This record gives sequence, structure tokens and C-alpha cells, in this order.
Amino acid sequence: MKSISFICSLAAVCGITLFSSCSETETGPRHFNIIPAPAQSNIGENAFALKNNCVIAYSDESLKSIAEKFAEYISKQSGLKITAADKAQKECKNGIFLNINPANSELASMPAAFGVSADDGNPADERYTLNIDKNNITIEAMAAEGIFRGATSLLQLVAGNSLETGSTVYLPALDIADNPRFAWRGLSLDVSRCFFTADEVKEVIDMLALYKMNVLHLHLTDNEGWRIEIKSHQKLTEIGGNIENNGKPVGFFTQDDYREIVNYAAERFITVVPEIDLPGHTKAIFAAYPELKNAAKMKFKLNMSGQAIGALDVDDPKAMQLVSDVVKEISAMTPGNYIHIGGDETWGLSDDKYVRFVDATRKIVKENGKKVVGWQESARTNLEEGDVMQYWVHYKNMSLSSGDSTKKKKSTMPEEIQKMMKEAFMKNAKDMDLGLEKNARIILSPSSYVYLDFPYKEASADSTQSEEQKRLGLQGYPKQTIAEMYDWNPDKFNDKLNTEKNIAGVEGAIWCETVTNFSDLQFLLMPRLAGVAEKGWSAAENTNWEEYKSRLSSHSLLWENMEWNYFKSSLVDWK
Ligand code: TNX
Repeated sequence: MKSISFICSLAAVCGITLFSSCSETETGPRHFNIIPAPAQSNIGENAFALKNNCVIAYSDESLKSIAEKFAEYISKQSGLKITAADKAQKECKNGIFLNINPANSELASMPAAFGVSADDGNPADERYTLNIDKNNITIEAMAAEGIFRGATSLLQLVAGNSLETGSTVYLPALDIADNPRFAWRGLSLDVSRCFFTADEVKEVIDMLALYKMNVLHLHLTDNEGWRIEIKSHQKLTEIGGNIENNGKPVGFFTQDDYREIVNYAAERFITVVPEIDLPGHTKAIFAAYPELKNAAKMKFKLNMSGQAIGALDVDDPKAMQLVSDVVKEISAMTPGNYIHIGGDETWGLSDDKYVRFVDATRKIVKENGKKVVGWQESARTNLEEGDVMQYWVHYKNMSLSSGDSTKKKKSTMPEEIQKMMKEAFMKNAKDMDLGLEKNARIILSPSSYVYLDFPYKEASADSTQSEEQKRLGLQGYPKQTIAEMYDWNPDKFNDKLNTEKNIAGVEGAIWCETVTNFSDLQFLLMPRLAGVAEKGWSAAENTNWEEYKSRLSSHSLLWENMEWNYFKSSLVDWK
């Protein structure tokens, strides 16, 4: 970029709305609102005027579908008519040009992303440059994936700068060079505690794509329901997929539905990681196949939402045959490299049976040509080179008193359950070290920061949301503001973690015990999902709450346009 105004660059970096003083040519606010924060961004003095009939041209046939998608998204967001066309750059005057350039040296010299790629792709493919000047917009990348990420940044800018839909949108002149910090940036979606249709899951994929996330971890099975068709064991869904669940939606994905979801995600450069949660969280399996042995023993009832006592028995050949058949079918319909085998919260199961079960399941997954992810408890088993564990129990929230972090209130939990939980937490405290000793790669999902089922603490700016706010989120967790949940740094999270060696990536999770429909889900996802995405993509020095919340303020325009429900946190000055 020829002339860069320092004040304007600073404003851009700080996410401040720029007024016409930065522009000699055009008036109107020019808002810099890209989330996650780009690695490098400079804002110039001019503006690009996006008008009706602007063309998105592409250099390569492989970009056609991306150009068409973004022509549609940008049209919808701005109210302008934007079209895609196969044109050379020189024919593309006053337009948007998408260009694959494997020889781009600026892109080639960017720092490599840390962590693990869920599809064994090259994380460098996500890098892009976005240049906006008075005459043209150019997005360049080494692969189609980077073009998609860059076009996503452009879409956000259009949304943030569309004051009135249908009129010219002035975009700030910009030079952006961007690349992800972590290769694995995901969301775990619980479709068991509340079932969502394939179309609803596709909308969640749209949300992930909007924030440059690249993994959809589908929590397909749990006590409340088995949600994926397994042809060799039809009762898993016929019975296990239709268990009455307090009047909430039940059902399951056929294998065709699942493939449709996987393909929709792939078109947006998102990999689906399916989770079959074993050997605990298996009440739905026992409902379908009561003849299977239950290896969990407990002298008392576990009356906790989402939890149950019951575990498949590694010494029951029928159970292990079922595991083997399930893994085989899931592996065959999953193009990504990872299968998540669960392994969390096996209440009442002996350590010996737990270890042998997880080891056996891991072996089955590998025999099917896939790699393994397990929740952090799986660190207690015989992890092997290349295994991934997902760290989730974060002590900041580990008060046993329900709904209160201050510990002033006495717990309402029966004493034996409190004892059981306490023992579990003591073991959980050692999981990270165990995983590190065994050289596991670690997905960071610390509950206090990325569990999106924590109830919101601050008031909503919209008083009609008070009922939703009271009802949604697990009451056992302390309430957290969106600022508190944004306040962490994956690099500094644990002294023993070496970013380069140990971290696989960052993943948020949404658990649906309190969720009753898709609108409830959206309410818990937005706005916090954007913050999780930023921690996964952006370098820590580019993530600062005050500046982030200014960028976030115009994202309501995107969500409203998509008709997504969101929590109107009073901490943000929503546009
Ligand atoms: C813990 S996170 C669980 C889930 C619950 C969730 C509620 C994990 C591996 N297990 O079964 O739904 O807490 O936040």
C-alpha cells in the first residue's frame, strides 16, 4: 500500500470506527471489524465504493463456487447485486478479484501454524492477503482454502460498513496479510441432549465458517440419544435415537444426512470429527441393546442432568463387536482423519476396565485407518505417538455448589455424589501431565473459557431476553461474562505446555442439557463463539478485549441478516 496513515493504521489495529477525516474522497464511517483479528493489517487513506453490479472475478475454475457463494452472501448482506464471473484481473475494473498464486512470497514467508490439521491438510493453505484500494479489491492465496478465508474477511467488512442496505458501501482501503495461529480450530456440538436437523447443523457450519473455524466435532452419542444411523445395528437409532427427552427434539441422522453435512462442511473447508462417546455416556446403547453387560457399579443413584451410571464392558464380546461395527461404518463415511472416542466421566467403572476399554477402542479406530482423539481422561490409558487428547476440566469453575462460584451457598448435591465428583476432579488434575508425559497432542477446551453452556453473567441490553438468559446454560457452572470468557491465552494457559510441541489446537464446546431448540442453541453460541475463534486463529498480542468488543459490535448485523438469535450482552455497544 502506497500511503499508509499511521493514525488510521493504529485505529484499524485497535478496531476503531474511522470517520471521513481518514478519507479525502468519501464520507461515512469505515469500520474495521474483522474477527478473528488478522495477523497484519494496515489501513490506508482511501475507500473502495462497492456498488450495484460489482463483479467477483476469479483466476481459476476451482474458485468458481467460492466466488458464487460470496456473491450471494455479499449481496444478501449489502442489498446490492453482486455477481461472479470468470474474468482476468485486467478486465476486472472496480471489482473483486480472487487469485490463486502459489508463488506469492509474502504468503510463503508467514510463520507456520501450530498444531494438528484434522484433515492432514497444509495449514499454509489458509493464508491469504486482502488488498482494498480505491479501484479494486484483491484476495490472493496459495490455495482455494485461503481465498475462502480472505473472502470471509471481506464479507465481515461489507456487513460492518453497510449502513443502509441497497446503497453504496464504502470499504476502508486496507492491506491485510493473515494466517492462522493454530491448525485445529473447532466447535464440539452436542446433538444428543437436543437433536438438531441436518439443515440446522449446516447453519452451525455457516457460523463456524464465518469465524474461520475449521473443525466441527459432532458429539453424536450420549445417554439421551444415539444420533447416527448404523446399518449393522439398526436399534441404536430406532430405539436409541428416539428416547423421549423431556419433550425436546429427538431423532437421528441417516448416513445420507451425515454425508450431506460432511460435504457441506468440506465446501467451507471444515472437517467433521465424529464422536462416539464410550464406554460411559451409553444409556441410549443399553436402551437399544439391554442384553449388553453393564460394567459400571454404584451404590447410589446419579441424579444429574446429562449424566448416568452405565459403561460398556470390555470383557463382553458383544459390546466389543458393536464398537468394532460402529467404528467401521463411521470411518467409512468420514473423510477426515480423526475419530473421537469420548472416554469422559465413566462413573462407577474400574480403572482397569476403563484402560483396557479405551486401549481396545483406540486399536479398532487405527485398524480402520483413522487417528484417535479422546477426552482428557484418556490420558490415563496407553496413549501412543500421534494420539490427541482434549483437555476440558478447568478448575476456575470447579465449585461443587450448584449455580454459585462464590462457594457461599451450600451444595444441594447428596454427599456421596460430592465425594465422587471430588475424586474425579483429583484425577482430572493429573491428566494434562500424564498426556504430556506420553507425548499426546492436546486440544485446549478449558471449560471456564470455551464451554459455551456457561450461563451469561451480565445483563442483556434487551430486557425481553431475561427469560432465555435465566433458562439457558448449566446452573452448576458459575455465571461468566463474555469478557471473562475471552480473557485467556492458549500459549500461557499452562506453564508446562510448549505451544509448538504440545498444542493440537483450540476447540469450544456447546453442551445441550438446557437447550430445547435451535434458537436456544444460537443464543448460547453467539456472541461467544466469535471469541473462541479469535483465540484459535489470532496471535495473542492481537487479542485484547477492549479492542475486540469494538470489532464485535457490528457482527450483530451479520447475525440479524442470517436470522440468528444471539445474546445482546450489555458489555457491547451493538450496532
Ligand atoms: C461435561 S465435557 C461433559 C458433558 C456435559 C458437560 C456439560 C465432557 C467431556 N463431558 O457430558 O454435557 O460437561 O458442560
